[in-house]
Amino acid sequence: MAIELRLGDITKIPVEAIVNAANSGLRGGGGVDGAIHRAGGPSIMQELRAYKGCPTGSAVVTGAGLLPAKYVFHAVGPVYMGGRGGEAELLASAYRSCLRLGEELGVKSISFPSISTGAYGYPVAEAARIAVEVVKTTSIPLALFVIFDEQTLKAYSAALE
Ligand code: AR6
Repeated sequence: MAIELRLGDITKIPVEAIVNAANSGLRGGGGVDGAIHRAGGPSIMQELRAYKGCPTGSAVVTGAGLLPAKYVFHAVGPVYMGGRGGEAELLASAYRSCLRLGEELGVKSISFPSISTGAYGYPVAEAARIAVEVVKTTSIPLALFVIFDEQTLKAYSAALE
């Protein structure tokens, strides 16, 4: 399998499964979540209404609406509270849940944003290390980290070395 790093908007890059950084209510929000619902259209939220939310550290699947993908995996990362509340394990678990969904659905490509490092305040260097360590273990042929800003890109680039 291959891991690639891109700078850009995750809603614009064709893959089979796009990962969203959602919240446990699955009711939309800002950041990458807002971008995914705006670009994907209302069918994604319609499908999410079937779920009663999603625990932190796990993920649920919907179709991708108008996005250039088959699926969206809505992953819920932890809010960073200083690091002693099991955040590292919850973040790893959010990534693992997406890989498991992708493997079960047989996707050939998956894209991840930097889960938890925006509104949820997870320190980027540590989050990048965890993300890379978990994603390295997948059997999905192509995994992309699609990163929105240069600072975060540097952290992922360092973690991949
Ligand atoms: N493509 C790729 N990455 C993006 C995009 C985009 N279009 N837009 C933002 N990012 P965040 P979180 C980056 O806050 O920390 C939402 O309100 C962003 O620069 O989206 O997991 C949800 O509903 C940052 O590097 O997610 C939750 O309530 C990264 O995506 C909460 O925020 C993650 O930032 C989740 O917070």
